[in-house]
Amino acid sequence: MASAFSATAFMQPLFLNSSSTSSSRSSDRPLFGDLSSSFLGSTTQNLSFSRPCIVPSPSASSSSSCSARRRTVVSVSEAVKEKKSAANASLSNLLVTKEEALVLYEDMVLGRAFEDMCAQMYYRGKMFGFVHLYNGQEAVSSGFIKLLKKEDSVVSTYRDHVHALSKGVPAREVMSELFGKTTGCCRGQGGSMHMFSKEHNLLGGFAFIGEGIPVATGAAFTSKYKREVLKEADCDHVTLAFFGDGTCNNGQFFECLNMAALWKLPIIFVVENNLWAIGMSHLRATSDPQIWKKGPAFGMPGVHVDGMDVLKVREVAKEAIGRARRGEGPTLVECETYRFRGHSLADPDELRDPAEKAHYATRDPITALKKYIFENNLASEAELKAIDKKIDELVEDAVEFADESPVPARSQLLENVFADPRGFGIGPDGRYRCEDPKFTEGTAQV
Ligand SMILES: Cc1ncc(C[n+]2csc(CCOP(=O)(O)OP(=O)(O)O)c2C)c(N)n1
Ligand SMILES: [Mg+2]
Repeated sequence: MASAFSATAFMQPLFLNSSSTSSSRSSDRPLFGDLSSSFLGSTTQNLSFSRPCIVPSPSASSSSSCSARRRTVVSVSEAVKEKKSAANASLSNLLVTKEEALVLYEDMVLGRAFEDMCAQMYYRGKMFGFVHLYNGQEAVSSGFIKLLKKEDSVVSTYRDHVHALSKGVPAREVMSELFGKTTGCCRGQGGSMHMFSKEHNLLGGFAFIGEGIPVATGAAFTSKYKREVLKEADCDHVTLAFFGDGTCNNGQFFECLNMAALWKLPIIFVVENNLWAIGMSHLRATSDPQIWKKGPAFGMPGVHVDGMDVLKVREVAKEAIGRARRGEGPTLVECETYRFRGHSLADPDELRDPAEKAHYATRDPITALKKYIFENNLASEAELKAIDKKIDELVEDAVEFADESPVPARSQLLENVFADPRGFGIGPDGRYRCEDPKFTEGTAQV
Protein backbone atom coordinates (compact mmCIF):
# COMPACT_ATOMS: atom_id res chain seq x y z
CA MET A 1 0.00 0.00 0.00
CA ALA A 2 2.93 2.28 -0.52
CA SER A 3 1.06 4.76 -2.65
CA ALA A 4 -1.96 4.93 -0.37
CA PHE A 5 0.14 7.01 1.90
CA SER A 6 0.76 10.34 0.32
CA ALA A 7 0.35 13.91 1.32
CA THR A 8 -2.72 14.23 -0.88
CA ALA A 9 -4.32 11.26 0.84
CA PHE A 10 -5.00 13.54 3.75
CA MET A 11 -6.36 16.50 1.88
CA GLN A 12 -9.98 15.51 1.54
CA PRO A 13 -12.43 16.08 4.35
CA LEU A 14 -13.74 13.04 6.10
CA PHE A 15 -17.42 13.45 6.82
CA LEU A 16 -18.17 11.64 9.98
CA ASN A 17 -21.87 12.29 10.26
CA SER A 18 -23.28 8.83 10.18
CA SER A 19 -26.76 10.03 9.44
CA SER A 20 -25.89 11.68 6.15
CA THR A 21 -27.25 9.63 3.36
CA SER A 22 -25.25 10.25 0.27
CA SER A 23 -22.09 12.29 0.03
CA SER A 24 -20.06 10.58 2.70
CA ARG A 25 -20.78 7.05 1.68
CA SER A 26 -17.88 5.02 0.51
CA SER A 27 -19.94 3.90 -2.48
CA ASP A 28 -19.17 7.32 -3.97
CA ARG A 29 -15.53 6.37 -4.06
CA PRO A 30 -13.77 3.49 -5.72
CA LEU A 31 -14.08 0.58 -3.36
CA PHE A 32 -10.81 -1.09 -4.05
CA GLY A 33 -7.42 0.45 -4.38
CA ASP A 34 -8.70 3.92 -3.60
CA LEU A 35 -5.28 5.37 -3.27
CA SER A 36 -6.40 8.89 -2.53
CA SER A 37 -8.72 7.79 0.25
CA SER A 38 -9.39 10.32 2.94
CA PHE A 39 -9.70 7.58 5.47
CA LEU A 40 -6.68 8.55 7.52
CA GLY A 41 -8.67 11.28 9.16
CA SER A 42 -6.90 11.67 12.42
CA THR A 43 -3.64 12.61 10.80
CA THR A 44 -4.96 15.90 9.46
CA GLN A 45 -7.48 18.60 10.08
CA ASN A 46 -10.15 16.28 8.77
CA LEU A 47 -11.91 15.74 12.02
CA SER A 48 -12.70 19.43 12.20
CA PHE A 49 -14.85 19.12 9.12
CA SER A 50 -17.44 17.19 11.01
CA ARG A 51 -20.05 18.98 13.00
CA PRO A 52 -20.09 18.78 16.78
CA CYS A 53 -23.02 16.62 17.34
CA ILE A 54 -24.73 14.35 19.70
CA VAL A 55 -27.78 13.53 17.68
CA PRO A 56 -30.81 12.70 19.79
CA SER A 57 -32.06 9.15 19.87
CA PRO A 58 -35.21 8.36 17.92
CA SER A 59 -37.08 7.78 21.13
CA ALA A 60 -36.01 11.12 22.58
CA SER A 61 -37.87 13.29 20.07
CA SER A 62 -39.54 11.62 17.21
CA SER A 63 -40.80 14.82 15.63
CA SER A 64 -37.67 16.89 15.05
CA SER A 65 -35.75 16.68 11.81
CA CYS A 66 -32.91 15.16 13.74
CA SER A 67 -35.14 12.58 15.27
CA ALA A 68 -34.89 10.14 12.47
CA ARG A 69 -31.22 9.89 13.28
CA ARG A 70 -29.80 7.74 15.95
CA ARG A 71 -28.01 9.19 18.93
CA THR A 72 -24.56 9.35 17.48
CA VAL A 73 -21.44 11.12 18.59
CA VAL A 74 -19.92 12.12 15.32
CA SER A 75 -17.03 14.35 16.03
CA VAL A 76 -14.44 13.68 18.59
CA SER A 77 -12.25 16.66 17.96
CA GLU A 78 -15.28 18.87 18.35
CA ALA A 79 -16.33 17.01 21.47
CA VAL A 80 -12.98 17.78 22.96
CA LYS A 81 -13.17 21.40 21.88
CA GLU A 82 -16.61 21.72 23.43
CA LYS A 83 -15.31 20.27 26.62
CA LYS A 84 -12.44 22.72 26.53
CA SER A 85 -14.62 25.74 26.05
CA ALA A 86 -16.98 24.57 28.78
CA ALA A 87 -14.01 24.16 31.05
CA ASN A 88 -12.78 27.57 29.98
CA ALA A 89 -15.83 29.07 31.51
CA SER A 90 -14.82 27.58 34.83
CA LEU A 91 -11.46 27.66 36.51
CA SER A 92 -9.32 25.61 34.19
CA ASN A 93 -9.20 24.91 30.50
CA LEU A 94 -7.33 21.68 30.94
CA LEU A 95 -8.63 18.27 30.00
CA VAL A 96 -6.86 16.60 32.92
CA THR A 97 -5.56 17.43 36.35
CA LYS A 98 -1.88 17.02 37.10
CA GLU A 99 -2.58 13.72 38.89
CA GLU A 100 -4.59 12.37 35.96
CA ALA A 101 -1.93 13.42 33.47
CA LEU A 102 0.77 11.67 35.48
CA VAL A 103 -1.29 8.49 35.79
CA LEU A 104 -1.68 8.43 32.01
CA TYR A 105 1.97 9.23 31.42
CA GLU A 106 3.17 6.53 33.80
CA ASP A 107 0.85 3.94 32.31
CA MET A 108 1.92 4.72 28.76
CA VAL A 109 5.61 4.70 29.65
CA LEU A 110 5.11 1.39 31.45
CA GLY A 111 3.44 -0.07 28.36
CA ARG A 112 6.24 1.14 26.08
CA ALA A 113 9.14 0.10 28.33
CA PHE A 114 7.57 -3.28 29.03
CA GLU A 115 7.16 -4.04 25.34
CA ASP A 116 10.67 -2.89 24.48
CA MET A 117 11.95 -5.24 27.14
CA CYS A 118 9.81 -8.05 25.73
CA ALA A 119 11.50 -7.61 22.38
CA GLN A 120 14.91 -7.97 24.02
CA MET A 121 13.87 -11.02 25.99
CA TYR A 122 12.22 -12.64 22.98
CA TYR A 123 15.36 -12.31 20.88
CA ARG A 124 17.37 -13.71 23.79
CA GLY A 125 15.19 -16.82 23.68
CA LYS A 126 13.37 -16.23 26.95
CA MET A 127 9.90 -16.37 25.39
CA PHE A 128 8.26 -18.89 23.13
CA GLY A 129 5.68 -18.77 20.39
CA PHE A 130 4.44 -15.56 18.85
CA VAL A 131 4.73 -12.27 20.70
CA HIS A 132 2.75 -9.25 19.47
CA LEU A 133 3.79 -5.88 20.80
CA TYR A 134 1.69 -2.79 21.39
CA ASN A 135 4.20 0.03 20.78
CA GLY A 136 2.44 3.09 19.39
CA GLN A 137 -1.04 2.15 20.56
CA GLU A 138 -0.60 3.03 24.25
CA ALA A 139 -3.01 5.97 24.16
CA VAL A 140 -5.90 3.59 23.56
CA SER A 141 -5.17 1.27 26.47
CA SER A 142 -4.36 4.06 28.92
CA GLY A 143 -7.11 6.41 27.72
CA PHE A 144 -9.77 3.78 28.28
CA ILE A 145 -8.62 1.40 30.99
CA LYS A 146 -7.37 3.99 33.45
CA LEU A 147 -10.98 5.19 33.77
CA LEU A 148 -12.24 1.79 34.88
CA LYS A 149 -13.00 0.42 38.31
CA LYS A 150 -11.42 -2.86 39.36
CA GLU A 151 -14.77 -4.65 39.00
CA ASP A 152 -15.06 -3.60 35.36
CA SER A 153 -13.87 -6.11 32.79
CA VAL A 154 -11.44 -5.98 29.91
CA VAL A 155 -11.21 -8.44 27.05
CA SER A 156 -8.21 -8.30 24.77
CA THR A 157 -6.59 -10.01 21.82
CA TYR A 158 -3.19 -11.58 21.29
CA ARG A 159 -1.77 -8.01 21.60
CA ASP A 160 -2.64 -8.05 25.25
CA HIS A 161 0.32 -7.34 27.55
CA VAL A 162 -0.34 -3.63 27.83
CA HIS A 163 -4.08 -4.00 28.40
CA ALA A 164 -3.17 -6.33 31.28
CA LEU A 165 -0.74 -3.79 32.72
CA SER A 166 -3.20 -0.90 32.40
CA LYS A 167 -5.82 -3.02 34.17
CA GLY A 168 -3.45 -3.43 37.09
CA VAL A 169 -1.97 -6.89 36.58
CA PRO A 170 1.53 -6.55 38.09
CA ALA A 171 4.39 -6.34 35.57
CA ARG A 172 6.06 -9.25 37.35
CA GLU A 173 3.09 -11.50 36.66
CA VAL A 174 2.81 -10.47 33.03
CA MET A 175 6.53 -10.95 32.40
CA SER A 176 6.55 -14.32 34.19
CA GLU A 177 3.64 -15.43 32.07
CA LEU A 178 5.61 -14.50 28.99
CA PHE A 179 8.54 -16.54 30.30
CA GLY A 180 6.18 -19.49 30.88
CA LYS A 181 6.82 -19.54 34.63
CA THR A 182 4.57 -20.62 37.50
CA THR A 183 4.49 -17.10 38.91
CA GLY A 184 2.82 -15.79 35.75
CA CYS A 185 -0.78 -14.60 35.87
CA CYS A 186 -1.83 -17.92 34.29
CA ARG A 187 0.87 -19.96 36.05
CA GLY A 188 2.82 -20.02 32.81
CA GLN A 189 0.12 -21.95 31.01
CA GLY A 190 -1.15 -19.17 28.75
CA GLY A 191 1.88 -17.27 27.50
CA SER A 192 1.91 -14.05 25.53
CA MET A 193 -1.48 -14.30 23.87
CA HIS A 194 -3.57 -15.46 26.81
CA MET A 195 -3.19 -13.03 29.67
CA PHE A 196 -5.91 -13.57 32.22
CA SER A 197 -6.50 -12.36 35.75
CA LYS A 198 -9.63 -13.11 37.69
CA GLU A 199 -8.56 -10.68 40.40
CA HIS A 200 -8.29 -7.81 37.93
CA ASN A 201 -11.20 -8.84 35.74
CA LEU A 202 -8.98 -9.23 32.75
CA LEU A 203 -11.01 -11.87 30.96
CA GLY A 204 -8.35 -12.91 28.55
CA GLY A 205 -6.20 -12.27 25.63
CA PHE A 206 -7.56 -14.30 22.71
CA ALA A 207 -5.45 -15.61 19.86
CA PHE A 208 -8.29 -16.18 17.42
CA ILE A 209 -9.40 -12.84 16.14
CA GLY A 210 -12.93 -11.93 17.17
CA GLU A 211 -12.94 -14.67 19.79
CA GLY A 212 -12.95 -12.25 22.69
CA ILE A 213 -15.90 -10.17 21.49
CA PRO A 214 -18.60 -12.70 22.47
CA VAL A 215 -16.85 -13.26 25.80
CA ALA A 216 -16.98 -9.51 26.46
CA THR A 217 -20.60 -9.41 25.38
CA GLY A 218 -21.33 -12.23 27.81
CA ALA A 219 -19.58 -10.34 30.61
CA ALA A 220 -21.67 -7.26 29.85
CA PHE A 221 -24.79 -9.41 29.84
CA THR A 222 -23.80 -10.69 33.30
CA SER A 223 -23.71 -7.13 34.65
CA LYS A 224 -27.14 -6.39 33.27
CA TYR A 225 -28.54 -9.70 34.50
CA LYS A 226 -27.21 -9.07 37.99
CA ARG A 227 -28.70 -5.61 38.09
CA GLU A 228 -32.06 -6.28 36.51
CA VAL A 229 -32.83 -9.92 37.28
CA LEU A 230 -30.90 -10.59 40.47
CA LYS A 231 -31.72 -7.07 41.70
CA GLU A 232 -28.15 -6.19 42.57
CA ALA A 233 -28.89 -2.51 42.19
CA ASP A 234 -25.30 -1.37 42.61
CA CYS A 235 -23.96 -3.59 39.84
CA ASP A 236 -22.95 -1.04 37.24
CA HIS A 237 -19.96 -2.92 35.88
CA VAL A 238 -18.80 -2.08 32.41
CA THR A 239 -16.89 -4.22 29.93
CA LEU A 240 -14.38 -3.05 27.35
CA ALA A 241 -13.72 -5.26 24.33
CA PHE A 242 -10.51 -4.36 22.49
CA PHE A 243 -9.84 -5.66 19.00
CA GLY A 244 -8.35 -4.62 15.68
CA ASP A 245 -9.56 -3.30 12.34
CA GLY A 246 -9.03 -6.66 10.63
CA THR A 247 -11.31 -8.28 13.18
CA CYS A 248 -14.19 -6.03 12.21
CA ASN A 249 -14.73 -8.11 9.10
CA ASN A 250 -15.54 -11.15 11.22
CA GLY A 251 -19.06 -12.33 11.89
CA GLN A 252 -18.71 -12.35 15.65
CA PHE A 253 -18.26 -8.59 15.60
CA PHE A 254 -21.61 -8.06 13.89
CA GLU A 255 -23.44 -10.65 15.95
CA CYS A 256 -22.26 -9.05 19.15
CA LEU A 257 -23.07 -5.51 18.03
CA ASN A 258 -26.58 -6.76 17.41
CA MET A 259 -26.99 -8.42 20.80
CA ALA A 260 -25.38 -5.56 22.67
CA ALA A 261 -27.68 -3.01 21.04
CA LEU A 262 -30.73 -5.23 21.38
CA TRP A 263 -30.22 -5.74 25.09
CA LYS A 264 -28.60 -2.35 25.79
CA LEU A 265 -25.56 -4.00 27.31
CA PRO A 266 -22.94 -2.04 29.25
CA ILE A 267 -20.14 -2.66 26.79
CA ILE A 268 -17.80 -0.54 24.71
CA PHE A 269 -16.42 -2.05 21.54
CA VAL A 270 -12.99 -0.47 21.19
CA VAL A 271 -11.55 -0.92 17.73
CA GLU A 272 -7.84 -0.27 17.61
CA ASN A 273 -7.59 0.58 13.95
CA ASN A 274 -3.87 0.49 13.31
CA LEU A 275 -4.59 0.39 9.56
CA TRP A 276 -3.13 -3.07 9.09
CA ALA A 277 -4.11 -6.68 9.68
CA ILE A 278 -0.71 -8.38 9.53
CA GLY A 279 0.24 -7.35 5.96
CA MET A 280 -3.25 -6.48 4.72
CA SER A 281 -4.12 -2.81 4.51
CA HIS A 282 -7.44 -1.95 6.09
CA LEU A 283 -8.35 0.07 3.01
CA ARG A 284 -8.11 -3.02 0.83
CA ALA A 285 -9.90 -5.39 3.15
CA THR A 286 -13.19 -3.80 4.03
CA SER A 287 -16.14 -2.46 2.04
CA ASP A 288 -16.38 0.70 4.11
CA PRO A 289 -13.23 1.61 6.00
CA GLN A 290 -15.08 3.84 8.46
CA ILE A 291 -15.68 1.21 11.09
CA TRP A 292 -17.38 3.58 13.52
CA LYS A 293 -20.33 3.81 11.10
CA LYS A 294 -21.28 0.25 11.93
CA GLY A 295 -22.38 1.40 15.39
CA PRO A 296 -25.28 3.56 14.17
CA ALA A 297 -26.22 0.78 11.76
CA PHE A 298 -27.00 -1.34 14.81
CA GLY A 299 -28.53 1.48 16.81
CA MET A 300 -25.62 2.50 19.00
CA PRO A 301 -23.35 5.53 18.88
CA GLY A 302 -20.33 5.24 16.64
CA VAL A 303 -17.32 7.40 17.40
CA HIS A 304 -14.12 7.99 15.50
CA VAL A 305 -11.23 9.27 17.57
CA ASP A 306 -7.58 10.05 17.10
CA GLY A 307 -6.05 7.07 18.85
CA MET A 308 -2.63 8.72 19.02
CA ASP A 309 -3.97 11.35 21.41
CA VAL A 310 -4.61 9.94 24.86
CA LEU A 311 -6.59 12.97 25.98
CA LYS A 312 -9.03 12.70 23.10
CA VAL A 313 -9.35 8.98 23.64
CA ARG A 314 -10.02 9.64 27.30
CA GLU A 315 -12.79 12.13 26.57
CA VAL A 316 -14.53 9.68 24.30
CA ALA A 317 -13.96 6.84 26.76
CA LYS A 318 -15.46 8.88 29.58
CA GLU A 319 -18.62 9.48 27.65
CA ALA A 320 -18.96 5.89 26.47
CA ILE A 321 -18.20 4.38 29.90
CA GLY A 322 -20.64 6.81 31.50
CA ARG A 323 -23.37 5.79 29.07
CA ALA A 324 -22.74 2.12 29.78
CA ARG A 325 -22.74 2.63 33.56
CA ARG A 326 -25.99 4.57 33.44
CA GLY A 327 -27.62 1.68 31.60
CA GLU A 328 -27.87 3.56 28.31
CA GLY A 329 -26.22 0.79 26.31
CA PRO A 330 -23.20 0.10 24.16
CA THR A 331 -20.91 2.31 22.11
CA LEU A 332 -18.61 1.51 19.23
CA VAL A 333 -15.39 3.52 19.28
CA GLU A 334 -12.93 3.43 16.41
CA CYS A 335 -9.52 4.61 17.60
CA GLU A 336 -7.27 5.40 14.70
CA THR A 337 -3.80 4.38 15.76
CA TYR A 338 -0.60 2.80 14.49
CA ARG A 339 1.73 0.08 15.62
CA PHE A 340 5.37 1.05 15.65
CA ARG A 341 6.64 -2.50 15.26
CA GLY A 342 5.85 -5.40 12.97
CA HIS A 343 2.76 -7.52 13.44
CA SER A 344 4.66 -9.82 15.75
CA LEU A 345 8.30 -10.15 16.71
CA ALA A 346 8.61 -12.74 13.95
CA ASP A 347 7.50 -10.18 11.33
CA PRO A 348 10.31 -8.37 9.49
CA ASP A 349 7.80 -5.57 8.79
CA GLU A 350 8.82 -5.06 5.19
CA LEU A 351 5.37 -4.43 3.73
CA ARG A 352 4.49 -1.09 5.22
CA ASP A 353 5.72 2.02 3.48
CA PRO A 354 8.68 3.59 5.34
CA ALA A 355 7.09 7.02 4.73
CA GLU A 356 3.94 5.86 6.51
CA LYS A 357 5.96 4.57 9.43
CA ALA A 358 7.98 7.76 9.60
CA HIS A 359 4.82 9.84 9.55
CA TYR A 360 3.29 8.02 12.50
CA ALA A 361 6.59 8.08 14.37
CA THR A 362 6.14 11.84 14.53
CA ARG A 363 2.77 11.29 16.20
CA ASP A 364 4.08 9.23 19.11
CA PRO A 365 1.36 9.38 21.76
CA ILE A 366 3.82 9.56 24.63
CA THR A 367 5.67 12.51 23.09
CA ALA A 368 2.33 14.22 22.47
CA LEU A 369 1.23 13.83 26.08
CA LYS A 370 4.60 15.05 27.30
CA LYS A 371 4.21 18.15 25.14
CA TYR A 372 0.76 18.81 26.58
CA ILE A 373 2.06 18.38 30.12
CA PHE A 374 4.90 20.86 29.57
CA GLU A 375 2.83 23.39 27.64
CA ASN A 376 0.32 23.47 30.44
CA ASN A 377 2.87 23.41 33.24
CA LEU A 378 1.37 20.24 34.68
CA ALA A 379 4.73 18.75 35.61
CA SER A 380 8.43 19.42 35.24
CA GLU A 381 10.90 17.48 33.17
CA ALA A 382 12.45 16.18 36.38
CA GLU A 383 9.11 14.76 37.51
CA LEU A 384 8.65 12.88 34.25
CA LYS A 385 12.24 11.65 34.35
CA ALA A 386 11.60 10.31 37.83
CA ILE A 387 8.63 8.36 36.45
CA ASP A 388 10.75 7.03 33.57
CA LYS A 389 13.35 5.84 36.05
CA LYS A 390 10.78 4.20 38.30
CA ILE A 391 9.33 2.34 35.33
CA ASP A 392 12.73 1.21 34.08
CA GLU A 393 13.41 -0.27 37.51
CA LEU A 394 10.01 -1.90 37.64
CA VAL A 395 10.50 -3.56 34.27
CA GLU A 396 14.03 -4.69 35.21
CA ASP A 397 12.61 -6.15 38.39
CA ALA A 398 9.89 -7.95 36.42
CA VAL A 399 12.52 -9.59 34.23
CA GLU A 400 14.64 -10.69 37.20
CA PHE A 401 11.57 -12.03 38.94
CA ALA A 402 10.46 -13.95 35.85
CA ASP A 403 13.92 -15.30 35.18
CA GLU A 404 14.34 -16.60 38.71
CA SER A 405 10.85 -18.10 38.93
CA PRO A 406 10.39 -21.85 38.55
CA VAL A 407 9.02 -23.50 35.44
CA PRO A 408 5.75 -25.41 35.93
CA ALA A 409 5.87 -29.07 36.88
CA ARG A 410 5.01 -31.50 34.11
CA SER A 411 1.93 -32.46 36.10
CA GLN A 412 0.51 -29.02 35.32
CA LEU A 413 0.52 -29.69 31.61
CA LEU A 414 -3.04 -30.91 31.36
CA GLU A 415 -4.54 -28.89 34.18
CA ASN A 416 -7.45 -26.74 33.05
CA VAL A 417 -7.28 -28.32 29.62
CA PHE A 418 -9.97 -30.98 30.05
CA ALA A 419 -12.98 -30.78 32.32
CA ASP A 420 -12.23 -34.35 33.30
CA PRO A 421 -8.72 -35.44 32.37
CA ARG A 422 -9.36 -39.13 33.12
CA GLY A 423 -8.98 -41.25 30.04
CA PHE A 424 -6.67 -38.98 28.14
CA GLY A 425 -4.81 -37.14 30.85
CA ILE A 426 -4.71 -39.79 33.56
CA GLY A 427 -3.50 -43.30 32.85
CA PRO A 428 -4.84 -46.59 34.23
CA ASP A 429 -2.38 -46.30 37.13
CA GLY A 430 -4.11 -43.08 38.23
CA ARG A 431 -1.09 -40.93 37.41
CA TYR A 432 -1.02 -38.05 35.00
CA ARG A 433 0.21 -39.40 31.71
CA CYS A 434 2.26 -36.27 31.23
CA GLU A 435 4.38 -37.21 34.23
CA ASP A 436 5.73 -40.09 32.19
CA PRO A 437 9.00 -38.79 30.68
CA LYS A 438 8.00 -40.44 27.40
CA PHE A 439 4.77 -38.45 27.21
CA THR A 440 6.17 -35.82 24.90
CA GLU A 441 8.62 -38.03 23.09
CA GLY A 442 8.53 -37.41 19.37
CA THR A 443 6.49 -34.22 19.79
CA ALA A 444 7.41 -30.85 21.18
CA GLN A 445 10.00 -30.44 23.90
CA VAL A 446 8.32 -29.52 27.14
C1 LIG B 1 -10.13 -16.52 13.43
C2 LIG B 1 -8.75 -16.14 12.99
N1 LIG B 1 -8.48 -16.04 11.68
C3 LIG B 1 -7.24 -15.68 11.28
C4 LIG B 1 -6.26 -15.43 12.21
C5 LIG B 1 -4.87 -15.01 11.76
N2 LIG B 1 -4.60 -13.65 12.15
C6 LIG B 1 -3.81 -13.36 13.19
S1 LIG B 1 -3.67 -11.72 13.43
C7 LIG B 1 -4.65 -11.36 12.12
C8 LIG B 1 -4.92 -9.94 11.74
C9 LIG B 1 -5.73 -9.19 12.70
O1 LIG B 1 -5.63 -7.83 12.45
P1 LIG B 1 -6.32 -6.76 13.36
O2 LIG B 1 -7.63 -7.25 13.82
O3 LIG B 1 -6.30 -5.49 12.62
O4 LIG B 1 -5.39 -6.69 14.65
P2 LIG B 1 -3.91 -6.13 14.82
O5 LIG B 1 -2.98 -7.29 14.67
O6 LIG B 1 -3.69 -5.09 13.80
O7 LIG B 1 -3.85 -5.63 16.22
C10 LIG B 1 -5.09 -12.52 11.52
C11 LIG B 1 -5.95 -12.56 10.34
C12 LIG B 1 -6.60 -15.55 13.57
N3 LIG B 1 -5.72 -15.30 14.53
N4 LIG B 1 -7.85 -15.89 13.94
MG1 LIG C 1 -4.98 -3.90 12.71
